[in-house]
Amino acid sequence: SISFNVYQRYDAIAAYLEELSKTYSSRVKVTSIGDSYEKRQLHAITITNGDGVANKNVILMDAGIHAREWIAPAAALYVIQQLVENYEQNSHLLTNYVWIVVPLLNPDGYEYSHTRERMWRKTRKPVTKFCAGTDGNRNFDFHWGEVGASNSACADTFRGPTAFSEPETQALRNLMHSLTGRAKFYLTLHSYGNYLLYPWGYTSALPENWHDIDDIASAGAAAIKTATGTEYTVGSSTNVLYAAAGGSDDYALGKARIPISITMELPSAGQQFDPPLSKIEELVSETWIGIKAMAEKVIEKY
Ligand code: 0X9
Ligand code: ZN
Repeated sequence: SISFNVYQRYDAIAAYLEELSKTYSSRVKVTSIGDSYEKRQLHAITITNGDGVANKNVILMDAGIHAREWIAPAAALYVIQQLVENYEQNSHLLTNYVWIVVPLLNPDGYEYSHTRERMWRKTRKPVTKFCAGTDGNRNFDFHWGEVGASNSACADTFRGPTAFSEPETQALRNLMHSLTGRAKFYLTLHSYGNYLLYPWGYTSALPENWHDIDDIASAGAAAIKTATGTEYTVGSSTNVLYAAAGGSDDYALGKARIPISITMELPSAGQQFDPPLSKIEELVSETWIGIKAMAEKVIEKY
C-alpha cells in the first residue's frame, strides 16, 4: 500500500510497484524501460484486466520529467492505485485498453530536489564543469531547440547538448515507438497552473486533429469542474501558455504518431510546487476524475 499524505521518494515508489506486481500478478507487470544517468531504474507499470496485453490499444502516461513538480508523480501513483487496487470500479477502463504508466521519469532530479535543491527541474547528467542537467521537456527531437529552449547549460530550460542526449528521454522515446499504432492517448503530468495543454508547443499553428484533442481535454476539464469546482484552461501550449519546443507531448503526436497527446499541469494549491501534505490526496483524487473522464472519451472514440 501507499499513502498520499507525504511525497513518496524513489525507493518507496519502487517498493510499491514491486508490491503490486506480486499481489496482483495476473493484472500487473513492472518493467524497467532503462536507467537514469545515476543508474536508477526507470519503472513502467503495465496494467491490464488479466486478459493479457494481446494487441490491445494503449493509454500511455508519465509523470516527473520535471524534478520539482512533486504532485505529478503522486497523481500518477494515485492513477495506478485506482486501476489496480480499485479494479472493480474501474475495470471498464481496462476492457479494450491497456495502461502503461511511468510514474517517475526523472528520478535523479526528483531525489536531488528532495535532498539538495528544492527547485531543481532538470535531469542530473553533467554538461559543463559548472552546470549539470537538461530540461527533459526540451530534449525531444521534434523541432528541437527552435523556440523557448535555452542553449546554455546552466539554464533551467537547457535543451541539452543534442536532442535525446538524456537516457531518461531516450527511454520514453523508445517506449513510445514500441507502441506505434497501439498507443492512442499520451498524457504527461506536470505542475503547476491548471492547464490541459496539447500540441503544438513549437508553433502557434494547430495540428490537423486539434479538434479531437480539444474535445478530450475539455471533457477532463468539465469533469473536474463538476466534481470540485476547480477550473482548468484548455488549449494549445503555444496559444495558452508559451512556445517551447522539444516537449514530449509534441514528440508523441508529431513523431510517435499518438493521436491524443496532452500535458496536464496540476494545481499548486497556492503553494507553487509545494501543495501542503494535507492537500495531496484531494488534489490527486480530483486529478483522477479528470484523467478518467479523458480516458473514457478516448476509449469510446478510438
Ligand atoms: O514548460 C514546460 O515544459 C511545461 N510547463 S512546466 O511549468 N511544467 O515546466 C509545459 C509544456 C507544454 N508543452 C510544450 N511546450 N511542448
Ligand atoms: Zn513541468
